[in-house]
Amino acid sequence: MASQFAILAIFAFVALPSVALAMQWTVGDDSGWTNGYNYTDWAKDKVFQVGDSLLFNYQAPHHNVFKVNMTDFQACNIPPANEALTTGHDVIPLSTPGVKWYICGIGEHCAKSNQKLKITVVADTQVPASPPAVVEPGTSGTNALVSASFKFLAAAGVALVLVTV
Ligand SMILES: *[C@@H]1O[C@H](CO)[C@@H](O)[C@H](O)[C@H]1NC(C)=O
Ligand SMILES: *[C@@H]1O[C@H](CO)[C@@H](O)[C@H](O)[C@H]1NC(C)=O
Ligand SMILES: [Cu+2]
Repeated sequence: MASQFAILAIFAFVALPSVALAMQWTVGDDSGWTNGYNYTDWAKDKVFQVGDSLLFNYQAPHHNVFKVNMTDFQACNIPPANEALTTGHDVIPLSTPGVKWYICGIGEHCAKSNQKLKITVVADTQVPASPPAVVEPGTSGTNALVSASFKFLAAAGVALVLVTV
């Protein structure tokens, strides 16, 4: 019985990564969306998946957010003002895979202060959650930990149900 439980638990754990919780990524972490921050560095080691979202935190109206294409990202071309996100707590769902580009449209923030973010969103496949041991401290680490804990609890729940039937 004990070994049956173990096998079921392992099976459930392995089968469950597809229910990983969606992540909300706070752009720039505690620094938020601002001038002179290296968003290339911020995005470098992160895995953005379809179903996740970005949160741009900033003090309106000192910044804003435009989603742009590669050309406008590289040239820091500012789109029409009515396309801006301006709340100061803008949430952008990442609903499709691919490369996404975002810039600030205030003053020369994009061109002169590097206030621009490029990310690559991957399909929500079986990208395993990072083992807690190698997760860096901070918001993303906490989220990964929560995700891993959730999976463990879900696995335990499934195993329990299977064992009791
Ligand atoms: C920003 O970070 C990236 C990746 O770590 C690095 O290659 C780049 O030189 C940095 N840019 C600036 C302006 O420091
Ligand atoms: C990028 O967006 C701009 C403004 O919307 C548009 O004029 C331009 O044709 C687009 N470029 C590409 C390569 O899609
Ligand atoms: Cu700005």
